Amino acid sequence: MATKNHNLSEYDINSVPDAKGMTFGIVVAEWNENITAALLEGAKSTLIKHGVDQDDINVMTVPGSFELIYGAAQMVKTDVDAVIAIGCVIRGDTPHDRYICQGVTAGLSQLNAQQDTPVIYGLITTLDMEQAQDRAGGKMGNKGDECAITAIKMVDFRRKIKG
Ligand code: DLZ
Repeated sequence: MATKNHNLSEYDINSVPDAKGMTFGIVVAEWNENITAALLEGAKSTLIKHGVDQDDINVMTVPGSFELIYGAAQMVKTDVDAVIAIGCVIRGDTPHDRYICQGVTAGLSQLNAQQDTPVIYGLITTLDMEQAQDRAGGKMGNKGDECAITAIKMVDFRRKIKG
């Protein structure tokens, strides 16, 4: 999460394992496409920067963030080392957005705990479009960058724990 003192795109490069040979699935929601496209670009470019081959990144879109649960559940069944789920839910006039956020968070959490492939939470939940832009390459960095680094570290974690 971006906080006052933490930019989503800043990390210790020396703490990131070499990602050459790792494979990733990215599921992206079409809702708020201006934001999710920027998050996707951040995630892809950061994976590639750390050695991932472009051909080893499988990107699939789903209509909205709620469909990230199904999309990620299908993606983990494919031959990828980790899955990144990317979406953006912006507060509306009704509580609808809160139900979506709760559903996606619970669904992805459950998926993460119940099977072997790490699933990375790339959902940004904001009060307005400006806050979303701030976290999609704006003044708070790019959540996609953070997801890519987390995904690489979790693949490394799994490889180490498997021995
Ligand atoms: C319906 C809806 C609303 C109101 N807002 C968002 C949003 O801010 N971000 C998002 O990714 N999706 C939204 N959706 C669509 C739902 O995620 C979902 O696609 C539909 O409810 C159909 O299942």
